[in-house]
Amino acid sequence: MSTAYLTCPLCEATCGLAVSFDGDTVTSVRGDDDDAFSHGFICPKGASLKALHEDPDRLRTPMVKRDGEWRQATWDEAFAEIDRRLVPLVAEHGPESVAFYLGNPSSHNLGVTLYGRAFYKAVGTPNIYTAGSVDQLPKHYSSGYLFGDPLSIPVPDLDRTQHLLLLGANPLVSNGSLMTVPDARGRLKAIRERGGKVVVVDPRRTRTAEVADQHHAIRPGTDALLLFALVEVILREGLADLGRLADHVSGFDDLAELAAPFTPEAVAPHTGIATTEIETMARELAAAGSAAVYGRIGTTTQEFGTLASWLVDVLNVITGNLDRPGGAMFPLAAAGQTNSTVPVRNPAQQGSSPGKGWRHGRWHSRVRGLPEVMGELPVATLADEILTPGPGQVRALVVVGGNPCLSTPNADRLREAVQTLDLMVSLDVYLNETSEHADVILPGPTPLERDHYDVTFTQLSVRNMANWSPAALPTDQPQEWETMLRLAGIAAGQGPTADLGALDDLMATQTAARYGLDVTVAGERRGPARLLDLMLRGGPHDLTLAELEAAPHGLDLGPLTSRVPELLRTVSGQIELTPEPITRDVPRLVAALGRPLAGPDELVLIGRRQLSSNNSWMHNLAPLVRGSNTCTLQVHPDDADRLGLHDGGVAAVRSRAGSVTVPVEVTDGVRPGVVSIPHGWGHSSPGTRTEVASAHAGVNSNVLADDLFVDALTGTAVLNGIPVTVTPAEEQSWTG
Ligand SMILES: Nc1nc2c(c(=O)[nH]1)N[C@H]1C(S)=C(S)[C@@H](COP(=O)(O)OP(=O)(O)OC[C@H]3O[C@@H](n4cnc5c(=O)[nH]c(N)nc54)[C@H](O)[C@@H]3O)O[C@H]1N2
Ligand SMILES: Nc1nc2c(c(=O)[nH]1)N[C@H]1C(S)=C(S)[C@@H](COP(=O)(O)OP(=O)(O)OC[C@H]3O[C@@H](n4cnc5c(=O)[nH]c(N)nc54)[C@H](O)[C@@H]3O)O[C@H]1N2
Ligand code: SF4
Ligand SMILES: [Mo]
Repeated sequence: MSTAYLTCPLCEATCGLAVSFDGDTVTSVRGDDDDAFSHGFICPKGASLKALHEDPDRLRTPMVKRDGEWRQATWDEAFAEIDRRLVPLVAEHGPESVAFYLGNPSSHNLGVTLYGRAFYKAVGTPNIYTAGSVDQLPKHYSSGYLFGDPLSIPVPDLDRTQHLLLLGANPLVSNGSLMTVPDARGRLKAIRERGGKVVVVDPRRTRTAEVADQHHAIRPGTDALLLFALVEVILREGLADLGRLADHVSGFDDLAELAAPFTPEAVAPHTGIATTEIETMARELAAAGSAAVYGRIGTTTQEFGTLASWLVDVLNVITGNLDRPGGAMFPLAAAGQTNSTVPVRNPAQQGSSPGKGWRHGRWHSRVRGLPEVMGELPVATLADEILTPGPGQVRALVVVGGNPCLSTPNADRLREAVQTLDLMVSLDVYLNETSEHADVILPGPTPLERDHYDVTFTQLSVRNMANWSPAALPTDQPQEWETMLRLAGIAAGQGPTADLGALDDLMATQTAARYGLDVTVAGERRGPARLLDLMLRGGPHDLTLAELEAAPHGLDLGPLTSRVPELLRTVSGQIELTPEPITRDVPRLVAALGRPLAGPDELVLIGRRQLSSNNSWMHNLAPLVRGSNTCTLQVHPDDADRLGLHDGGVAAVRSRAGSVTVPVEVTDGVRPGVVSIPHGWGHSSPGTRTEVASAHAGVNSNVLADDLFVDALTGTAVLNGIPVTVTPAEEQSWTG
């Protein structure tokens, strides 16, 4: 009998888990009561790590498709197959003929995070796509221009704030995003217990809305209007107060003119929130002892996603709440954060030098001319790049821990597109709706079998934390960092059997150089442990991996601290409040004020997350598909009456992009004019090998999401606020 303490890598909350074993068999998975951050909190997904580990459908060997038939392959065979097909393709059509799609789990995976770039760089294609463009790209863009680094994203100082204004986020179910926070429920409850206030803006009465002081059921897609109106009231009533930021902000004087058209009276009919309520919201926000405005998926994956993301931080700035305790603050992660300049040995440590600024649009997508943001192109145009002939056409796709055939807009079109590729490789642990179209699938070890440290999400944490989890179980499979180096060797023309040790040494030498360190300080360590040790040593908390090894429940590095101006990387060295690359989209928002108001029979579709669901990929675990986690169309009773729908019946939902039929759930939890289908379902394809998921197929809501309807600045897909028509249907056909 033994117990391992590890950080759950399944979502952004980074909970500490205590996993007990009898030999190599998992006997229980519990929240780790001694974890320095999560104090025992766990959710149903974390508890299902045992089911994931034992899932008979989970791939344990590579799969290679020959003449349309899958067969298990050895690792050598799989790499040889990729070498045989990838190298000539690149030689003939250039690196741009290869596209990457990096999915959500790739950012939760230490090996992939640290070593993936070796492979992507060795290919050298401009065609990089990630789940970011169906998620948070607008926030990176606004942070890039406001603060000079797209990774400088302020997070609510949840444990100290007196007022939280939360838009388009449901942390009680999602467990927080762009805000690393175990036990969001407990922390929101604590705000109210210390006399603070929680205000939620969401078209649905979510679990988070239920525990809030106030809930405003906004019309989807109109947050930028609401937020601008809050700015307008605060400026007009003289409530703005930059506080200690006064010397560090430029562009403040331009704000009043930009905000002028967005009076509460003007935006109220569009948002569905009354003028007086908007005024009260603004005044309470400005008057709070400390306050944080926070927006998430509902505000980023919508028509004005970047403007909404920007305005969230404009409000934090003009109320003096940015970068102060209880406001919206910048974490200082122990490893890998590009924005941390600290008094350490070597200025070369600074990821991006102060004053360099940030910009997007360094290249554009071939077919639709959409701009690059943070080195990636919007996945809403991936199908165009595959299907449109001509120089630069994408002919090969490598998917790393992603399921874009379910998770990206106009999913049916992408599914058709990937079937025309010359080569597709999936790094994935399941044969699912995307990997079924691959030629080679390379699986990885489970979270119990790999070392973990959350390099990404410690950079968004509401407390500064560091926690190292060594692999709890041995495995015969290669680790994903080794797979990445193998693939990098292939892409670099070294063949499928390149010297991994030498490639790893090179990575370590480069990492050490970035931090002004000698690589030998990391001693005998290899792989991610060595890179991490170097990053910790070079990081602002001056840690070593040995120190983390001695703290199996994690190290608490304290509450967030003020970081302005040290963190700013804009050319001016200031917070640039009204940068043109953002404000250029304001006229489009002004025009939206002139649009006719939505008629009573116009419907828009939004998504919803479910507690026991993790995007598209955990539906094969029996403990998670029990209960209320069902794929239904939620409709308000008034709309149901008008449309002739009844609870338990079936509806056909149509958009420009596609149609689905789906069971109806009548509920006043959604506002009138809004219908909701959760994403990540649609497991009915006969080509998959996910028995449990197939038995709980649901429909794919992204068949309805429109690849041509994107946030103008970043190309991020509009997944919330999709115009749809809904009619009663005879019976359900689990298509899409
Ligand atoms: N309509 C709508 N669509 C959405 C959203 C929405 O709110 N509404 N949300 C969007 C968001 S925020 C996101 S992040 C995306 C997610 O989109 P994706 O990242 O494309 O999809 P996931 O469902 O996270 O799929 C992850 C894949 O990784 C595999 N996997 C799991 N663990 C591992 C591992 O350890 N190694 C490897 N190699 N593979 C692994 C899984 O089997 C699965 O195939 O979906 C987006 N799509
Ligand atoms: N259980 C579970 N947890 C997850 C995931 C999961 O699939 N399941 N996915 C993970 C991932 S990848 C991410 S990115 C995070 C996302 O984390 P969150 O953003 O907190 O997740 P959601 O629950 O989708 O919350 C978005 C909310 O926006 C609302 N909304 C929709 N349209 C609008 C709008 O126009 N305006 C406003 N104001 N609100 C709107 C929706 O009703 C919904 O309640 O969750 C993560 N955690
Ligand atoms: S909330 Fe997230 S990190 Fe915590 S146990 Fe659940 S899935 Fe894991
Ligand atoms: Mo996400």
